Amino acid sequence: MADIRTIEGDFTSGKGKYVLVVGRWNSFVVEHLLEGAVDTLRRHGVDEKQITVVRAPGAFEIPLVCKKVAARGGVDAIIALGAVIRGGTPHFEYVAGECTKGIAQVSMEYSVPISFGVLTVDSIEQAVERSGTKAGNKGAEAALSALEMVSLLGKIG
Ligand code: INI
Repeated sequence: MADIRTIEGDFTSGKGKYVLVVGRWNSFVVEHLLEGAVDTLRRHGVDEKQITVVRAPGAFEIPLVCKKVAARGGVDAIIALGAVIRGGTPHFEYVAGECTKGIAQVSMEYSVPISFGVLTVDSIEQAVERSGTKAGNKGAEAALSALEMVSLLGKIG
């Protein structure tokens, strides 16, 4: 392994422009994801001036907002944050599926890394667990992925 050339991202540069696309639905959870993401970016040397927050109505709209942000340019990574909680709508599966699929499509189409920080959970309890209590903070995890991808894509060139 020592002789194999390996390219990998790190978390040290603090460079890049980050846009956080945040769904308004279930804001009591999503605001904690946002706090976790911003805190993680800040602790890895990203200045507030490098961060923009864009609010979307709900998870369903997140992919289109990501697409507009990506198309506009000047962004190194997008972090999508939201919470789809079963029981909120009979279309839970549809909303969750379209959000996931749409985000992946936009990322591939524009070659912009989009971190998936959208909770899709069965209950409010699960959402709370994953937004800064016993199961971590999905917003913070998404921010770490974004930092790593910005670094990695920069190294690949
Ligand atoms: N949007 C969410 O972000 N989370 C949900 O849990 C949710 N539920 O359950 O309905 C939700 N619905 C709204 C949807 O994303 C759209 O904003 C709405 O359908 C208008 O297009």
